[in-house]
Amino acid sequence: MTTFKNIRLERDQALAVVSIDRPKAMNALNYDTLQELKVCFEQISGDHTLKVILLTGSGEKAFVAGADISYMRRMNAHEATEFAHLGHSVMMMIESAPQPVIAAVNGFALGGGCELTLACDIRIASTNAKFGQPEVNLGVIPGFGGSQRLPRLVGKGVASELLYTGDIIDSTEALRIGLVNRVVPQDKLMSTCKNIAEKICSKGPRAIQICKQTINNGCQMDIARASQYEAIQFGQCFASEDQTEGMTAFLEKRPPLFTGN
Ligand code: DAK
Repeated sequence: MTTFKNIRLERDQALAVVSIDRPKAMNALNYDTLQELKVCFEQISGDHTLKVILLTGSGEKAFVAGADISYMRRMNAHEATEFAHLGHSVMMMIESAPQPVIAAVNGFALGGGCELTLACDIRIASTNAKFGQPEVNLGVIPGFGGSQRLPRLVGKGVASELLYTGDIIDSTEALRIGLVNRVVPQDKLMSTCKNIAEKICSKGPRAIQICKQTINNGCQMDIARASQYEAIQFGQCFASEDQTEGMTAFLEKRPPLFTGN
């Protein structure tokens, strides 16, 4: 297994927990951290024994306080483009991982940190979490998809206000605008996320994979095409053993024994 310097990867049966671990810099994303995240997601997304991925930040203060400003300050235009490409590829890997990815947001999720949560399927925040896209304070715009994913999640008007003002919002406001699914006390954050993960793990793995694909790809289509796409994806489920087992188990009044095939 690869050893990482800036992130930690732990496995707990079908759950992978990825923690960004640069506490001195509030887990800010420099080039090496993004590179490690890329390698890490390449590994775990190809591991069929893993059914859910949990992404969090080390410590109690920050999920990720953004892209690393001291690293970015020295970049020229070419390096900035490269950095943005690397960031985008990490976000795309998270979004296209076959397993659902849950962001356990344990503190500041600013700039690139907020963008990282946006690439995840589900966001659970601790009460002390704070969100924002403060790039305009630094004279730039989001470089890891924030200007695209935030409006798709919370709507164009609310996203525009956050992106133009650079305002930092607390977890209550994040819940109100639909940026997070739930807010829980910090000492309950990991257990809440693990409970959700366990529930997902107990379902048909093929159905979960197909469902993630269908949500993410369908959201990019108009409703007519998206409905056709859903029909095709629905049909795919019927090529799986899990579908036969799930329906047979229901009719036989017993819990299903899913295999992921
Ligand atoms: N980068 C580097 N270091 C950071 C950091 C960051 N984003 N955030 C915090 N740190 C460091 C601080 O410099 C400090 O280091 P020392 O001074 O101890 O060496 C340490 O973490 C603790 O921070 P503070 O002393 O500031 O702690 P406070 O509790 O007082 O404040 C804070 C916490 C999170 C509110 C504050 O640190 C803060 O405002 N941080 C910056 C937040 C921010 O602006 N984040 C957005 C970054 S912009 C692009 C690619 C990417 C992006 C854009 C374009 N292209 C290639 C086009 C993305 C941009 C961003 O993410």
